[in-house]
Amino acid sequence: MIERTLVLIKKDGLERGLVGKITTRFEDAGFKIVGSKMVQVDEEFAKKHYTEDLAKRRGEHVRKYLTEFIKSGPVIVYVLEGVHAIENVRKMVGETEPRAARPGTIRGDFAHVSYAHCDNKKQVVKNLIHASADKKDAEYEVKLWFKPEELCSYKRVDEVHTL
Ligand code: IDP
Ligand code: MG
Repeated sequence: MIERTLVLIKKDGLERGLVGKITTRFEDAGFKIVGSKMVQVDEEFAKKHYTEDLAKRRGEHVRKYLTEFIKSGPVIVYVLEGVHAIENVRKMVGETEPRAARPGTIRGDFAHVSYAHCDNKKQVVKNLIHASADKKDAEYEVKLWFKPEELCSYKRVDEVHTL
């Protein structure tokens, strides 16, 4: 039940100075940061993260906007560990479209744009954060972004209360 999931704070999160606030939410919920770094990716890497599968789901144009966006500045990357971490972190992140994201979620509290607005502007939906969608994606993404030796092991004091 203890899982690891990959979180990226995307360029808009960095530019808006929200790294601390976003990180605090996960720490407050008891998730353990087991991997952390700031990375500037290139086109090749961006396409490994935003795979063909995304183009199939969302359209080739979305994959193109996203690849451009993710390589246009650095991202903060975390591996978070916790009970049902994949599902729980997605719940905290909220819906993809900030307009639809509930208050209390990261996207709902810190953004509000819509698909229609972004389509008009021919740009990616700026929703601050990426989190692995499911077990398969989490395994793939953690391996893609981190070497095994970059992931650390330690105990948080509140593990006593959650595990
Ligand atoms: P997710 O981030 O909630 O898992 P995905 O479907 O995996 O959503 O899409 C990846 C990212 O692509 C989204 O977070 C958002 O930034 C962007 N995106 C998705 N759909 C659209 C769209 O229709 N127009 C522009 N950007 C989109
Ligand atoms: Mg996704």
